[in-house]
Amino acid sequence: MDIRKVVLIHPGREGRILGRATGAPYTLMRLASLVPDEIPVEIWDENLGPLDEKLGQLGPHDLVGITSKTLAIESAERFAAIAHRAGVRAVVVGGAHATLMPEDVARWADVVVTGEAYHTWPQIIQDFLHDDLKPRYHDSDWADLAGVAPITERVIRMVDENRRYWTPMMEITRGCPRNCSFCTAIRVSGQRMRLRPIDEVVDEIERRRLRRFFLTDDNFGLAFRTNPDYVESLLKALAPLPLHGWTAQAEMLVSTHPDLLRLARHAHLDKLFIGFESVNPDNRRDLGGKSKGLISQYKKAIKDVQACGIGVVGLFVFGFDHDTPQTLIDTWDFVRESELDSVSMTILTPYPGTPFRAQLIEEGRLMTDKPWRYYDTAHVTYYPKRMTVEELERTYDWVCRQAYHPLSIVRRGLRALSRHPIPHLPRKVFGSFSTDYGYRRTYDWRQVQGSRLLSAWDTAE
Ligand code: B12
Ligand code: SF4
Repeated sequence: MDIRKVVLIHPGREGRILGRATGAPYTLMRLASLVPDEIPVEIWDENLGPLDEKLGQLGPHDLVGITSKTLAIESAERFAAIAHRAGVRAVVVGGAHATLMPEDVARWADVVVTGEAYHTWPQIIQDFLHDDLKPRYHDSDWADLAGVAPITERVIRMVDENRRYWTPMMEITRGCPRNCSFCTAIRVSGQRMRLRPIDEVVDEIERRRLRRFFLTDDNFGLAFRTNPDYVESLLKALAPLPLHGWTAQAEMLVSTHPDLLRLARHAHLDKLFIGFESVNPDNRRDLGGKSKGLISQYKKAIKDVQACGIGVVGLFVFGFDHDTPQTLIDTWDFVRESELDSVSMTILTPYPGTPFRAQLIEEGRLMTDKPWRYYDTAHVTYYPKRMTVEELERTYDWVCRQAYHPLSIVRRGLRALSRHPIPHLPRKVFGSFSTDYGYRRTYDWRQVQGSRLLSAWDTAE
């Protein structure tokens, strides 16, 4: 079959802030780069504007790909329906939700893609051209990241991320050997940590003219222990680049590598997002071995990382089986006393494919009537063990109101800013406040637009 164009869709939710969308659609940039040069390709991001009208103009010679997080899967389904009405015959859906719940997506998508798709996506394009599309494609091996889907010049020009987005994304490692009971990332990216060649990382940063980025790696900090030589060479290669700052996810043990942390500071690393997850030691079995719910250890880790000039964003999850409302109050006490630069507070969410979800189903504690759009980590979607749903919701609202009060944000932002030498301050302002501001927006979304939008959805059903 002739192909007119490939359209890759990112269902949105946050929209724009001051004219720009928040995170650039990195997943789709990598996939668009695998489309052969002679085939036109476009990336449509709903965060930049509504897509319904454009979708209505597609036809049978267009190949449509949609990426799917669980919370956005209903938007993806709606887009697929509009595209089908317009005559599209090939709506391909991949990503976390499609990988974890292919049968859920197969109800309405023409093609469901599970796994990383570095091998299958090029095959799908060829099969479309030969009128031979299959309903399922599964990428079974974890690709060696060398030479995989380098971002092409046409994609860089098309996305224009430095002008249209606040935060470009970047991938350096993939996979995490831990096994947290609630984590979907390892079910999508595997438990073997894979590393991109350093020259490819540098080349991509230079060609995309990145000044700041958020690392998509699930546990970059663990590489400090497992692959110290790689990390050292990487950081030395990043140091001379004209970066304004970058951020990465890590676990606590990163704090035991001061030499690498100091190198990271020279390499422009601003902040590490550290998954402390819980201040309740009784939950440690669920935390995959990376943290044990011990406040004294957390305090030391924060101090040791900050001593190397790097900020710490503390990530906390509420609603584990040993949690009570007091756990949330204790968490706020800890956050207040700690010197954290930013803080993320989320509600445990039983994503498909996780042992946590399986346990809830077995115990009859999953709310089976909750639509996927509530899986945003700010809503309760199961029955907690040691508190009621209302208690969890009410205490969560309380703790978020404390943590994301403008004064709390300003206090933490100024603390983060003070970590930098005076000449660097202008380019550090954005990063010092943006993380907390982003989390506040997620929480606000639950409170204001969220409840309005969710109830609009509910009425529409
Ligand atoms: C970067 C990231 C973000 C960025 C998003 C930036 C952006 N613009 O997309 C930020 C920080 C904003 C973010 C936010 C959230 N995220 Co997030 N995020 C990630 C992370 C760490 C990396 C994703 C990534 O870019 N990887 C690199 C790219 C190249 O790979 P990829 O996305 O996996 O895509 C590959 C395949 O999945 C497949 N594929 C994907 N889409 C498609 C589409 C087609 C057509 C095809 C063929 C193939 C295909 O091919 C790709 C290439 O290999 C993943 C963890 C992970 N390892 O997957 C979590 C992850 C996707 N996020 C998750 C969650 C829960 C969230 C939040 C709800 C968390 C929160 N409390 O705020 C929010 C939701 C925000 C929103 N409105 O969508 C979950 C999703 C779980 C689920 N079942 O949906 C994940 C899996 C992490 C986890 N907790 O386990 N996230
Ligand atoms: S450490 Fe993070 S990425 Fe690794 S299994 Fe746990 S939650 Fe998932």
